Amino acid sequence: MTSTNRLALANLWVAIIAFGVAAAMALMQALSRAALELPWRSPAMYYLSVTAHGTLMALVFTTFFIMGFGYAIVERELGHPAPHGALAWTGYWVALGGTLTVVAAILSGKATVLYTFYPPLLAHPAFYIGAALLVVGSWLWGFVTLRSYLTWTREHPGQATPLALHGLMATVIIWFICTVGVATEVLVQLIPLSLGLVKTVDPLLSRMLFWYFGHALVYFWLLPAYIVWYAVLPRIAGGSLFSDPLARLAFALFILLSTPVGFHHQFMDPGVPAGWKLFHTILTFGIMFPSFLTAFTVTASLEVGARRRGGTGLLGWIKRLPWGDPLGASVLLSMILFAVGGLGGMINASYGMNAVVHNTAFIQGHFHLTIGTAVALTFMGTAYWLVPKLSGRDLELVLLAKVQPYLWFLGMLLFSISNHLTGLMGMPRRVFDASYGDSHIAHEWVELTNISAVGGLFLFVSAAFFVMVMLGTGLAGKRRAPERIEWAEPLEPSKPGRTVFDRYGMWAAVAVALVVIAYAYPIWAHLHMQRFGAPGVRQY
Ligand code: HEM
Ligand SMILES: [Cu+2]
Repeated sequence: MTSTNRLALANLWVAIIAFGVAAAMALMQALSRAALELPWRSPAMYYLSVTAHGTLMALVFTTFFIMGFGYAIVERELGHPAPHGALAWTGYWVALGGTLTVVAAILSGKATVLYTFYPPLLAHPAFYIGAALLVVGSWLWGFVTLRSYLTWTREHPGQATPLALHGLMATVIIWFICTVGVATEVLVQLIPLSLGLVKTVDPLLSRMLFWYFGHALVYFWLLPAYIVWYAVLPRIAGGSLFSDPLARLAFALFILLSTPVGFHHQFMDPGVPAGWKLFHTILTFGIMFPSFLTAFTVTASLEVGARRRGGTGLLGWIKRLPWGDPLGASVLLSMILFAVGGLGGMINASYGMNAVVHNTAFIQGHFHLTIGTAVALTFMGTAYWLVPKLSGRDLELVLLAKVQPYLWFLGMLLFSISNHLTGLMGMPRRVFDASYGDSHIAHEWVELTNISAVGGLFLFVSAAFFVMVMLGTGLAGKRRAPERIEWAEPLEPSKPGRTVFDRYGMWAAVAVALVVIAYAYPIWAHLHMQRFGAPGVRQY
């Protein structure tokens, strides 16, 4: 095994373990919300668990998975290990050390601040320092990826960037642009506050910096999944990528539009001018366009594959899709639920309608379809396909791997639909007990919270299957030679040579310009107002 592949696997294992732990906590949460008595159930335990679950899923599982997948792409394209091997390993250990610090802070009860860590909630400094280290580790990964790209261009002069590497470049550029926000929040505001160096904090500024990061974060999660949808899935389906330029365009548009949309998470925040919220709303609807492009291109690619395999009829070809393949089923089911999640997302993003769903269970229903399924289920499917190739071990417990995506799909339907509905009925998110002590209003949604708990049970079993398959493969899979990743071919050969899509410096510059337009004035104006800090509310 080459050194970069070993690094890729090391990252993937952290992701898999974080996912397993977070899934176990999630089951407890779903049962608690349905007011089922568990022996250790208490509000303090609930919020500790939601903090650990959100952080491990949204920040640790995703980041490590993406770093691992990224290294695998780089090695595949270069055909030799990535440059700066020692630095890449340093990044891994720094990120892992940061993660363990964060987890220790949460589990010791000193950082029950949820994964958004909004001040004035205040955690132990270890939580923020650990989070900062996780980000620093990921920056080293980003740096090594950029350097690998430059090495690739030197070794392949004049050639267009391979599509997967193009998607990875978009991911890295977005990550560098957006993490500036959260790094500033943590370093300038939260670490000094938690160390007692300053007495108060400006929560609105924190929220601006957090959501400057937080929406681009979702594209950092999603773009690697899109790489799989564009560059891997069509091949599994026996087809070809319907349009290579459309795929490249989608990634380029994400570079531009991922960040200048953060105010759509702050519609309810006083202090952000309405006009700016509207401007971010319009850009948010702009970013739906590359997602529609993706839906179109990927579906067309699938249809090509299914018809090649003898599928016929207007919709009959759907039967010929790779429903029995662990990767194929994971991604197909992810895409179905993502379509539903996207529709809900348009409601969230609509300035006025947001008021109906804000901070209700609708939001939790929504993001378990998007990050919790489109991304997480795609990553699970990707692991079934990628880990054997990297490690040179056969996939074990294949039957479980085939059933697992369907269990997830079913569990998520039950969990997510019930949460969307109770959200519309007014049930808040982030509550320990949604029965509100048997209150009259809560009676209306009690059946739905029970359904949500059943969904949680299915999801938990599905997650356990995934972890078992991975452990079985990693520890006991039959040995074989590691295999090279093969990508889907485009239906029509693309124009040879580099194009505008390969001009990453230009895309990044335009993205930064858009960010400046969207954020410079509101932040400048905010900083020039009389501001009243809040004292931290210590959670320890
Ligand atoms: C094993 C399946 C899962 C179940 C049963 C589950 C269940 C839950 C529940 C009940 C909550 C608490 C909601 C609240 O009180 O507001 C929650 C929160 C959350 N979940 Fe999951 N979840 C699962 C998988 C995932 C996955 C795969 C991800 C992302 C990769 C994810 C990300 C989150 C996030 C970010 C939160 C928000 C925490 C917060 O509000 O601070 N979950 N989940
Ligand atoms: Cu957003």
